[in-house]
Amino acid sequence: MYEAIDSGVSAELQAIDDKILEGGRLDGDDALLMYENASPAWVGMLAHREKIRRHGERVFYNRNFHIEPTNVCVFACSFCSYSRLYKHREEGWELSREEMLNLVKAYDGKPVTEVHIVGGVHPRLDLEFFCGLIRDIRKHRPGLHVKAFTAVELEYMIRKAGLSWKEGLKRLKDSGLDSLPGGGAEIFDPVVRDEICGDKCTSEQWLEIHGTAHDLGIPSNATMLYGHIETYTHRVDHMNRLRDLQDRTGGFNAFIPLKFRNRNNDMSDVAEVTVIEDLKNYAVARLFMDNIPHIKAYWPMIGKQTAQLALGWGVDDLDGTIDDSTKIYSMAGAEEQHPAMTTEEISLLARQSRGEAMERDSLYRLV
Ligand code: V47
Ligand code: SF4
Repeated sequence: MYEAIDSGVSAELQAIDDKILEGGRLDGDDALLMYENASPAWVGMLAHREKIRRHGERVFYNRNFHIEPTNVCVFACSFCSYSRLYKHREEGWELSREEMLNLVKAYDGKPVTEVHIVGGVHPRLDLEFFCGLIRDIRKHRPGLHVKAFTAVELEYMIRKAGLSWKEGLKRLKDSGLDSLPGGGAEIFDPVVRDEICGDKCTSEQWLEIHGTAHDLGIPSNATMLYGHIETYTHRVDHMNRLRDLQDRTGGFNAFIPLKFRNRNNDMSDVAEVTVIEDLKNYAVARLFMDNIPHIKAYWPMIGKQTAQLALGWGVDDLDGTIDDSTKIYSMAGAEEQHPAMTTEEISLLARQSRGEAMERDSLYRLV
């Protein structure tokens, strides 16, 4: 049904197109070759064709809001513009359970379907505190999907509780946790990880926590922080580790490349990559991550216009309405200083790129 794209590329690149058309799986060398030698337009064409094959013209989004319990953090990732160390906690914020429940109550009567809870790793907010928070939210609004805590937060709270990953995640699930967001993955290569976020959970721990969550029936997302000091080889290694885990568990819903933004952090001397590079990265991800159904362009991070362009480079999901409830990216210099989109805006954005916006729930069922 789909024809090879004759665009005058080298025999090696043509072999990649042939492999995809035959239903084969790209290997790491193929991905590297695309990063290094393919034109963005050519990879984009292949990725768009693949996106259309899987999802047609659909552009998924959901109605969600974020809660960021605190920006006080025991860790000191050099790319982070948002956290404050515990010794400077008076410069940060820390919400009580009641204040967070009030944030949820502010959406009473509004058609949101998901709350996304992620923050810094505060030494005094423990597993019991967060289980209690989730129980409060579920009691107040049982139908609201709770997507909460990166593997970095989980590693700290479960380790401090003296539990195994399985025991800790089971407690959270029994309290009402529905899924995990994909944050904290950064780059799995140990040398780069050590350089940019050496004191937080290891790559192995990140993968173990997500694998255990999947085994317990808790789905999750996966991210990759790109465009800083990593090489293409590191990106391919990162995606390969995620693809291997997905082969075993099938628990990842979406892959979310996160573009490094360089304002107000210890890596401000590292230049940001171009939009062309962002688009090419989405396209390679779509083609290489053949077992993760959705590729998400997180628009608060890259801006609405780039997110719209990304719909032609393999992306099928735009995340959500957000409602100006997250500060992580605005503090790092992202275009959207008060990120919020109405469903009408999302529909228009999709239509202008020949897509059809479809509201989904957190498990990608159409609403
Ligand atoms: O892990 C922090 C990233 C992540 C910067 O699962 C930065 O649906 C770029 O994971 N430049 C947390 N990125 C957020 C996250 C996320 C976001 C949206 C949706 C989902 C999902 C997950 O934010 C961190 C880190 O990789 N980050 N600082 C920065 N300066
Ligand atoms: Fe803390 Fe997360 Fe920021 Fe790292 S990225 S310093 S873990 S809040």
